[in-house]
Order: sequence, then C-alpha cells, then structure tokens
Amino acid sequence: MEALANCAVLNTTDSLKLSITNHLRFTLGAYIETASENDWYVATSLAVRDRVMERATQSRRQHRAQGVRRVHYLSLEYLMGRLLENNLRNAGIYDTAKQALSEMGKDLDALVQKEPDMGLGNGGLGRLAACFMDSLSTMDLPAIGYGIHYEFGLFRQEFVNGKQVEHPDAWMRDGSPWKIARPSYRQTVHLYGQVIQKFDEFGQPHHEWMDTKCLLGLPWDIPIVGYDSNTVNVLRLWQAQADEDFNFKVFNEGSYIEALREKAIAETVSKVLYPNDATESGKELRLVQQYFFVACSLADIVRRFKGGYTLPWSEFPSKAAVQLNDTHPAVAIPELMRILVDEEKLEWSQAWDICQKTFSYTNHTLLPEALETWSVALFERVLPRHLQIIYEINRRFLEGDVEARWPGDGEKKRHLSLIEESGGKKVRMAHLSVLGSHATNGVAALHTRLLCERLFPEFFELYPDRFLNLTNGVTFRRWLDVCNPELSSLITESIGSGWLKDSSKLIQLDRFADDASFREKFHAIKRGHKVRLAKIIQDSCGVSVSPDALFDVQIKRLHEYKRQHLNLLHIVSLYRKIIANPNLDITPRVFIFGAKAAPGYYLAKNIIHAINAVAAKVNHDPRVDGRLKVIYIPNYGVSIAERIIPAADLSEQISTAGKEASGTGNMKLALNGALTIGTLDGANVEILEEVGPENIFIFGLTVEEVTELNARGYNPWDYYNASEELRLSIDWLASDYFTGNQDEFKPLRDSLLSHGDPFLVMADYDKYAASQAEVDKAYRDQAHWQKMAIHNTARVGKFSSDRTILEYAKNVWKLPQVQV
Ligand code: GFP
Repeated sequence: MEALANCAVLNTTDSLKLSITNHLRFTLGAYIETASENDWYVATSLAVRDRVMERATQSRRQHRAQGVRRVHYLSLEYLMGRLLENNLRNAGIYDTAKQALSEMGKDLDALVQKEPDMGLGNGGLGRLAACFMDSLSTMDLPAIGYGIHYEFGLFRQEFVNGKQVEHPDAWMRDGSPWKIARPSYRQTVHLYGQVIQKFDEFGQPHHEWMDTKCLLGLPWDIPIVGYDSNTVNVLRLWQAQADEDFNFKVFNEGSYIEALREKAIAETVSKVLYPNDATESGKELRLVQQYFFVACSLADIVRRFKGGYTLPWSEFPSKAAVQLNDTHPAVAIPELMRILVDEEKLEWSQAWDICQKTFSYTNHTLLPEALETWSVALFERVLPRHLQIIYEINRRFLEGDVEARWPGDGEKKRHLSLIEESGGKKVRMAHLSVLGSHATNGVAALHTRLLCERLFPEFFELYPDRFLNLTNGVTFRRWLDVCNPELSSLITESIGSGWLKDSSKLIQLDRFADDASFREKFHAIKRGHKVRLAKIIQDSCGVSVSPDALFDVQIKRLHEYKRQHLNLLHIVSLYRKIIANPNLDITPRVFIFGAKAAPGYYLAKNIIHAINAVAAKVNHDPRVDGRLKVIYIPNYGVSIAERIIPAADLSEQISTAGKEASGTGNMKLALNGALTIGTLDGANVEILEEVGPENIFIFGLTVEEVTELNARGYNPWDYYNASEELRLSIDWLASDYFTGNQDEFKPLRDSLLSHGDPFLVMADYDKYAASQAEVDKAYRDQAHWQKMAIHNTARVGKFSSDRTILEYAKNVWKLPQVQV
C-alpha cells in the first residue's frame, strides 16, 4: 500500500514538473529558458525512468523473496523502437505528463519525436522479442531479456538514384536516458586458446581451457514497463570491453596507438548488428558475438542462482528457464554443459538433464539457407572446448537414441548428426537446439506442422512430445494504443478499456460493424491517419498522394520469398493498362513499400531499385493522372511503421506458401482495420480462420500445391508464355524504359525466368492479379469495406502477444504470474 501511495504522489503533475525541472538543471546542467528540445526529451525520459526504476527494484525484490522461477529470453535482436510514449502510456501517466509539460510550455507529442529508434534488430524476429518483453511485464511474469548492446543498430537506409545506400545507425550517439550501466555485474568471457586434459589426485580426467583471450561484458539495463501492472522487468544488454584499458608496457614505450589496439578490437564485438542474409564477411565476429552475449548471460543467471539460494544443481531448472530465440544463442547449450561439467564438476548425464530441462527453442524459419551452421574449423579455433562438448553430445545421441530407434542405419545418423559432413564439416545449430531443449516450437500452426513433417521429421519421431505450436502475437499497446490512440479511444468508448489487457474482449466490437454511425467514426479515424501519412510521404518522398485513394501497404524485410516483386509486377501491369486505355476505370491506389535489404543481398537491392524506378515513372506520368502512385518510404523501422499501419487499407502478405513462418505485420495491420490480401501461409491461415473468408482476400498456391508443382518440374517459362499480361509486364520492366539502361533489371528478370523463379512468382501471378481486381471492386463499396475493416479489428484478439506469452508460460516455462 505504501509503495502504491508513493507512486500516486510521484505521479502528479506537480511532482513530474519538479522532476523534469530538476533533471534539466542538475542532470543536464541546462537553463530551463534555453534548454533544447532534446534536453527536454531527455529530462522527461529521466523523470519517467525514476518512477519506473522504483517498480523495477520492487519487482526484482519480490521475485527474489518468493524464489520464483524466471524466464531468461536470449535474443541477438530486439527491435524496440522508441520508449518514451510507450512507457508513459503503459505506466498510465501519459495524460499527466502531457499536462505537466504543457504547463511548462512544451508539447509532449513533439518531444516524443526527438527519441531515436532503438533499432537493434532486422525484422520480425527482433520485433517479436520486443513485443514479448512488453507482454511479460504486462502479464506479471518474472523475466529478464538478454541481448547485445550494439553501438550501431540496423543501418540507416537512403536512396541514391533509386538504389539503397547504407549508413551507420548511431542511435546512441547522444546516449540514451533509458539505459543504466551495471558495472558491478560485469562478466569475463574467454575465447580462443586450447584445451588440455588433466588428471586429479584420484586419477580422474578433466578438461582445462587455457591460454584464452578475455573480454569483459558490461551490462546495461533497460526497464520494461508493463501496461496496467506494477511489474517492471529489465532488458539486459551486454557491451564488450577490453579486460585492461590498454597495455601499459606498450604505452610506456611510447606507442599509444598500438596500446589502444587491443581495446579497439575488444569493443568491435558489440559494435554492430549483423544484417540477415549477409555474405561470408564477419562470420567469425558474429560467432564471437553470439558466444559473448550467451556467456555473459549464463554467468549472470548462474551468479543469481548461486547467490540467491543454497540449492543443489538439480534445482537449477526450477529457478531458471532459458528461451533461445532462434538458433543464434544455441551455443548456450554447450556453454551450460561446460559450466556444469568442467567448473561445477557434475556428472555428464546429470548436467545434460539440467540442460534439457532449462532450455527451450523457438524456430523462426524453414528456409534452408537461413538455418545456421558454423564451420567446424572456425568453431574449433574460437571455442575449442565447446566443440569437444558438441562432439560428445553428438556421440551419445547417435550411439544412444538414434541407434536404438534405427539400429545400424548410417544414413539416419548422417541425417540427424549435429555435424554436417558434406562440403566441409559444419555444426548444425538447429539440431543442437532441438536436442539440448525440452521444447521446440514453431510460430504459427502451419509452420509448426511443416517443422515436424519436413524440417525435423526424425527428431519429431524420436521426441514427439517436445514439439509444440505457439502462434506469434503482437502487443496491442504499441500496435494500437500508442500508434493509433484515436482508434484505441473509440474502442474503449464502445466496449470499455479491458480489451487492452484481455484481448479476447475485442470481439465485443464486432456488432458495431452494422452501426452506421460507428462506421463513420471508424472511417474518419482511418482517414485522419491517411492525411497524416500523406504529409509524411510529401516530406520524405516529395510526392503528393490523395488520402481518398486506397492505401495498399507492403512493409517487411526485403526478401524474395516475401515477394515484393510480385506486387511490383502487378503495379507495372496496371500502369500498362492505364496507358493502353486512358479511360480505364480503376480505384485510385497508393502502393506503399517499406523495407531494407541486407547489404550483401544483391537481388533484393535490384528489386528495391526496380520499385523506385517504376515509382519515378508512374508518379510523374501525366497519362496516369494520379490514379496510381508508388511510394517507397526510406529507412523503414518501428517508428515509421507506427505511422503507416494505422493508415493502411490493404495489407500485402503475399509470400510463397510454406516460406513465411508466421508474419506479425499481418497481425498489426489487421488490428488497425486493414484488409489482408494474402496467400495461405504462416499466420495468414489463422487470420483467415478468425476474420472469416468474407473479410480477407486469399489467393495462390497452397503449400501442398507448391510441393506438387515443384515435384512435377516447375517451369516459369510456361507462365510467361501463357499470360500476355505477365509477359508484357516483365519485358517492359526489363527494357530501357524505366532507367535508360536495359540491363539494369536483368538480374530480376533472370531470377524469374532463366534462374527458375524459386519463389513461384510467375505461377501465382494471375491469381494475385485476379484477387487484386476483387480488392479494386470491393473498395468502391465503402460502407461494406468499413464493415469488413471493423470485423478485422474486432476479430483478431487472438493475435495479442499476451496470449502467446501466457501459452509459453503455461506450456513451456511453467511460470507463475506474480503480482508486484
Ligand atoms: C521471422 C519470420 C516471420 C516471423 C518472425 C517472428 O521474421 O515469419 O513472424 O520471424 O517469429 F520470417 P523476419 O525476420 O523474416 O521478419
């Protein structure tokens, strides 16, 4: 009660004003009269952080006092975006802060824009981790997120002559008011060196890892504020440091630069986030990054276990669950084995039992090229002891369970081994993850089925109980309450505020679809967002668009399997049709793209260039007369997504069936009343089930049809020859019309034709175009369109990350909810 009373006092307008003023004066040394907008943003954030830290301390204390099990979420990526507004709204002090600032002559909404995005991730995987952090606190679950404190997040994207150019993203240049250094929890990490077998006085052998290089990990904590909850968990990010600031001897001899070399090399480890799908470069550094953050995090978990309790090691899993977000942290499995066997001297079998009970693993992709492997040679150099442990895990597995199930079957052993033998030995991190965990989950029902049937069929046969589905979700706080407060208020006015914490209540909105006055309000909100986005487009792209046109949105990483080029071909075909028939009656549309391509992904960059080149023609061609606009918003990220999503009418989810594990953008867009045009892939399948076939546009080959077509022998030329529309669009795109150079988009054309069109763009094209024609027609009946949009918002309650996280807590982590 006392804590609550304190909070109430802290959260008045006057108290906030005092705090902000004090931070301006004493923390930042600024005069109120002359403080910059950035100073105000920092001072406000610090004032909020003070309030939040109190709750973080309480949460930690209570979790410790009750000795509850905690989940530790290990992820190489967290795509957090901005924190100030989200924290204010979740903490329930947004209005108070707005009032306090306004009394001091400041506009909170403007200050919020000063915050740089914390973009420590590539795409869906990193954003999912951020949504999970929000839900863990909101659902009162004891949790710690662990990751890397990258100095540079995902690159800043710019277009030069339509081509992507990458710049460093210095999100931390001015520091961040949200992070707090925790030097007393610094960890030391060993790398490289050699392993020596030694014997103790009883003649028992053990392994010593020697002559290693050392790195230090400095933790930074970021408080994660739950909505309508007192729980504040933390996200702990590790920064790499040299273990001595510089080498004194060299320094004394006068070679200052040389002395600092070591320091610079050590710091490289947490310098930069690696873009997905990049080429070979930096492989070693990436492995070092993975091990660095895993070793720091496990040491931190072990420190807490040993310091907090005097329990036997067998109780470790009852205190700590560790979730591996994809295989990136999978080296945690041999690392925990190393700690238990080499340092704590446990028997191998007991250590292995603890490991399996501790870890669980989420798979996010079926794409073979995205399944991580590490060359054995590299692994051996960087982590020699871990490689030995992996070999021993593998030996016991192949000689044990595999031999028992398939006696004498060498082929099965090759297939299941943790080591891939063909084409240079490699460690298979996905196999290691499945084997070292008690649970492996896919991220949507279809994906999990394919995981069991196609990716891990033998593992599934051996250990069927370890596999489960946990369909992804998104936090409705950031993806509705923060990004679309107008719609959030309308929903709350109509059905009360409970839906923000219990998303199943959203269905109560469904009946309002038949209420004309509600539809009008719903539509007015959408239009308001479209006007706001039109202004952003004008400012960032110099193109004017009408808010009355259909806003057709595809926002996600640029990847061939996500098929931005399918969308592009359809745009080119519409463009052709308009020119061929000047009176063509089509629904005016604005096609909006947002996506970054991995710097080394040549074809993805070619697609970006092609979209921009088509945009440049379409947007300025008087014959089009404004009926089509093509917009590529540069530097796609969380904050711009928060502007685009509320303004979208149509959500493009058009991946090749079987390739998109889940998708989460599809959920955010549907939640904000956009209709989906999509394939039966990932979570689209479940969105269809929820919203009903009459409120979604589904097209294209199913997973089974894709398999069958590939087995029959897919030939994209058949489709090229059969469809005049498709043929003319491709040929036009690959001509010199768009850039003056007829070779410019040859890579794109080749990928679709002579290189076999691996993602079946050609095969799905006609069905996609037909579905788009349906969309065109449907949008003309605005009353009906609004009804469908409302049904989408009302029926997607399932896709809240609260639901997902409660399923993890119940089915994987066995975690209690703890009221703080
Ligand atoms: C990946 C998968 C998506 C999935 C997310 C989160 O995201 O289908 O929704 O992980 O599980 F591909 P991207 O990094 O590709 O966006």
